[in-house]
Amino acid sequence: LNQKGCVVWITGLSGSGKSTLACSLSRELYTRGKLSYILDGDNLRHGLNKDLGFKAEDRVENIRRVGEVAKLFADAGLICIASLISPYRKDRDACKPFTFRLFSLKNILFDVYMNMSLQLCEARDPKGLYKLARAGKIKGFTGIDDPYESPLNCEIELKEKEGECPSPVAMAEEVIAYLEAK
Ligand code: GGZ
Repeated sequence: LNQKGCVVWITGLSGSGKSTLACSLSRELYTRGKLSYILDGDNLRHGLNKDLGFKAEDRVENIRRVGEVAKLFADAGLICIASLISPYRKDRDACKPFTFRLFSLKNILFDVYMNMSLQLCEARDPKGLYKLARAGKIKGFTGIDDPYESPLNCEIELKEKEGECPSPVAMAEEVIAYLEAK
C-alpha cells in the first residue's frame, strides 16, 4: 500500500458540511489510489456509540472513543476521516498527544475546521434540527444552547465565501494538497 496512515479530523457545527466533505475526500483519495475510511459521528451513534447522548460527558466519551478507533485505522495504514462536531477544544486536543505517543510519528492527526457560520448552517438545516432546537424541542443543541469552541490551531480551515460553502470537491482537493505537502 503506497500510503501512510493518518487521521483527518473534521470538526464543525451540525450542517457545516463535515459528512459531505468526508465523502468527497474519500472519493477523491480513491481516485488517487489511496484507501480511506470514514468514521462519522452521526453514523457511529447508531452502533458503537449507541449508548451515548448529547450531554457534555457523553460527547467527551464519544470523541474519546472515535479518537481511539481512528488511531487503530491509521495504525492499519488507512487514511481515517473522522467527522464529528467535536465541540470541545479540550477533547479534540486530547486526541493529539495520544496519537503522537502511540505512533511516535509527527503530523499523523490533521484537524480540519469547517468554519461555516451558524447562520449558514441554520439556513441549510438539512435535517430540520435547528428548527427543532429553536423551538426548544431539542435541548443542548450545538451552536444554539450548547457551546462550540472553535479550534485555535487547526491545520486546515475551510471557510465560506460570500455566504456560500466552497464545493465539496474543491475542499477535498485543498485537504489532499495539504496531506501531500506533508
Ligand atoms: C448537536 C445533534 C444533537 C445535539 C442530534 N447537538 O448534523 P447531524 O445531526 O447529522 O449531525 C449531528 C450529530 C452530532 O453527532 P456528533 O457525534 O458529531 O456530535 S459530538 O461530536 O458533539 O459528540 C446532528 C445530530 O447528531 N444531533 N442532537 N443536541 N447535534
